[in-house]
Amino acid sequence: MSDQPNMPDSAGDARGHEPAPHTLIDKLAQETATPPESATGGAWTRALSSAVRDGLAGRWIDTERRHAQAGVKRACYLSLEFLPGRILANAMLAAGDYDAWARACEDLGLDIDTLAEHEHAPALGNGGLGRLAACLMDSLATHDLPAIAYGIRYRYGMFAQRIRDGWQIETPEDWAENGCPWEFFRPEIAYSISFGGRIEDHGHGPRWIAAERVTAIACDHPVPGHATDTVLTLRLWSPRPAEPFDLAAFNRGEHRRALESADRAEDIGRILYPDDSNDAGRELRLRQEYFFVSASLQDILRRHLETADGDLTGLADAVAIHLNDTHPAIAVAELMRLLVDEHELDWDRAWALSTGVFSYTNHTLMPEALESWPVALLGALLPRHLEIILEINARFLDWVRAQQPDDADLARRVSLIDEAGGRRVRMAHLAVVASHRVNGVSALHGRLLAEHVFADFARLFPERFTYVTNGVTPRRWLAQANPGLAELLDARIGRAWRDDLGRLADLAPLADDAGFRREFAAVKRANKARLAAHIADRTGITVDPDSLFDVQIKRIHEYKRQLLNVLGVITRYAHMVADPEADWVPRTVIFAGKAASSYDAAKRIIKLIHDVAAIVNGDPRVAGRLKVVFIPDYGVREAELIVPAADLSEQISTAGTEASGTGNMKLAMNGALTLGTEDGANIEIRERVGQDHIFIFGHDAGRIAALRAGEDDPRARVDADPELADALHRIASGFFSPDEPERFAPLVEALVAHGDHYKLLADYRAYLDAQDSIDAHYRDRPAWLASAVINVAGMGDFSSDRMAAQYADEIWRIAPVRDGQPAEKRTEKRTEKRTRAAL
Ligand code: 26Q
Repeated sequence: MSDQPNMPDSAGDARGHEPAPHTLIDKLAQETATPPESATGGAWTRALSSAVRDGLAGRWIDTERRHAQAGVKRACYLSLEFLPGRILANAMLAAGDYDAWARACEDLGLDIDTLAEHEHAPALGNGGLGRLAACLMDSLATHDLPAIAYGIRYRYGMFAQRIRDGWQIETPEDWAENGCPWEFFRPEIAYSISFGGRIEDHGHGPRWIAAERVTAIACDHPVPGHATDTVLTLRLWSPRPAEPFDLAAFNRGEHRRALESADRAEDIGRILYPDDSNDAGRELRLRQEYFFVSASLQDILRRHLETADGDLTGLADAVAIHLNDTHPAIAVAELMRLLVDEHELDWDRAWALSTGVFSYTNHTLMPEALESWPVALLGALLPRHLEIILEINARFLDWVRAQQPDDADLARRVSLIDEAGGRRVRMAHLAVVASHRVNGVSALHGRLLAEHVFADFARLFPERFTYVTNGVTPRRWLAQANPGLAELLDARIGRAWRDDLGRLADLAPLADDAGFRREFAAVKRANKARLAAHIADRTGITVDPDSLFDVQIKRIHEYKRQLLNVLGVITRYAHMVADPEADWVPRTVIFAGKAASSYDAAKRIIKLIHDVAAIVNGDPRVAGRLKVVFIPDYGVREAELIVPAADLSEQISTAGTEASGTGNMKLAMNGALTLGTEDGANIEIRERVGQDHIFIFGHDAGRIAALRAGEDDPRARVDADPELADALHRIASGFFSPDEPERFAPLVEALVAHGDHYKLLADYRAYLDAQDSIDAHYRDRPAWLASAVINVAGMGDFSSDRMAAQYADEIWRIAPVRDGQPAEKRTEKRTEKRTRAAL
């Protein structure tokens, strides 16, 4: 029996997968051909995974059948990134049989948590965008919303980060090295994907004569909903060469050449690109994008045609296709190609269907991060798609000129082709023109998209622009990552918060309850001790679990301003050395994050963190009251350890650069107070937790824009602030890098000599002042703990359940399916209805 109320009883089913020692022993034999007496931990993990997976299979098949029979509209989420994290524990928690499996393991003398540690998580994403896709899928499954996600099965995902001598070293992450028990290759679901060649037209319409073909094979991962029978599918495409190798060439003795085209095909699924890929990788990136988009659309159309008797007219009522950023935007041209060239629809009908199905989420405000492809490259790789894009553009620009005859420059600005400095296809414009909804990921981001990045489009199509603030799944980020806090919540407010996070509000009155605060503090203390042990293990650095854990964990990027944090650390260090006897609040400043491999400044920041740590941590005058640590190889797993242990969450991006952030939500939900700028979702977090329980500092997005427009003088700021001058001088002069004094000169020059694009110097003093207020607040233990509780209580709105419901209602128009019938449309409890009107 399940221990947990409201959970389906998947234990003891007739399929023989019940959580019992004999099931594990049977599985061990079947999966690993090992007897229990000689099995290693890894073998037991495979046995357990396989048993849990078997328990999912029936529900997975039933879900697909239910959705097909109900004939309901389904959302198809196209994303080049997914970061599901470890799957085993989540799958057991979802089925409600975690405790039963734990007992079965215990009976065999095994610890279930140790077994779970053996699992390699699929690291198929860079950061927030990929993790958001995973949180969204968890929520869609949990709330029985009919959806499927599509992506690429990268052989090597996000690189593993090693630190050598303070520098980041990237090594391939072989996540499926020992086989992944959660994936099911389905060779019968395969599509042919074409590249290159030419277009011929002999009077019957254009024909694409491709030069190269690759096969896409489906590889499915289950996404189990929590406390429901729904199991959704994450379908990742794996490339296979059309021919394994060129046998004739091989027989001629040309062994390498015989494998060339197979290698080219396999390259498509080899690695995940980091967000600033170099030129050599760009063509391959476009091949990846087209490969997965074409396979996904062929799959979507096949399924639709099967259920709709070959009739495409109802497509937009049957599927919603979502573009997770512009990475899949070539889908617009591919769908038009499939509809017009392959299914012989006329252009206008095909276009109406396309705008009916597509919607697009943007995840970045930075112009340099908006994808565009050289016309020549796109034309060489996808000649028919280029023709289609040019046709879409011609029709669109005719319409634009008719709409706004007085704005002669408008067509140039909104064109799908950027004609300046080498012609390029603007993928974001393609996505906007074809989508009936374009959304940002926070209120601020939605507004900035409509007012700046896509201002012309927002005037042409005001009804398209909206926003859905991001959210995170409370199942992974509270229940799984922080079992201590979850238990405390269960005891005080009941278990319902797991799928109705608004219930956290019931916690607010307990902020004033000294007994509750003590229990809350004990949970946090235990989480900090657990993290301290992990830090000692990974870095050799000893940290004090009673110090304030100040964390900044995210990709390393100049806009996220890890360097501002470092400047603050250096100034604090200088103060401590000048006045060692003062009553300093002990602090542990924790960094974690990966730098894109070709991003020199970001890698230098990692090295600087290590060099500063070496000096500060070793200075006897500091006496352990300030420690700096960099936890290597940040990913979902590390986050699950760090987030529950944090006291302070640094969200200090330059205002107007971070689209939303989701780490800010995970941390606040686990009782960390935010130190943040008026950026992304920080603003909405402040609205929910209240001014007094968050530390917001610095210039807002409007002021930053004004500073950038010319009224900022970085040198004058340095001259006016001796502490800032001192911190910069120490970095630039080699105080932290005596072996190579010039090492960090480029970082300082970017600030002082090259305009300080991310305005660190402009926000430095406000940042230090905010840090001082934090020290003062932390000294008042009851007040700090009350703030932490109020943070947890205020996070109800930041569940990905709310986000999923908004996508379902406002963008995709899909409804939940339970027991074969579409359920009544859920009336979501929303504190605030966010609609286009709010923009
Ligand atoms: C672009 C061109 C070529 C190659 C790669 C890319 C590329 C890859 C990944 C561009 C961007 C990304 C990732 C972006 C990302 O993770 N954005 C984050 O999305 C989160 C979810 O919405 C937000 O919370 C973060 O604010 C945003 O930075």
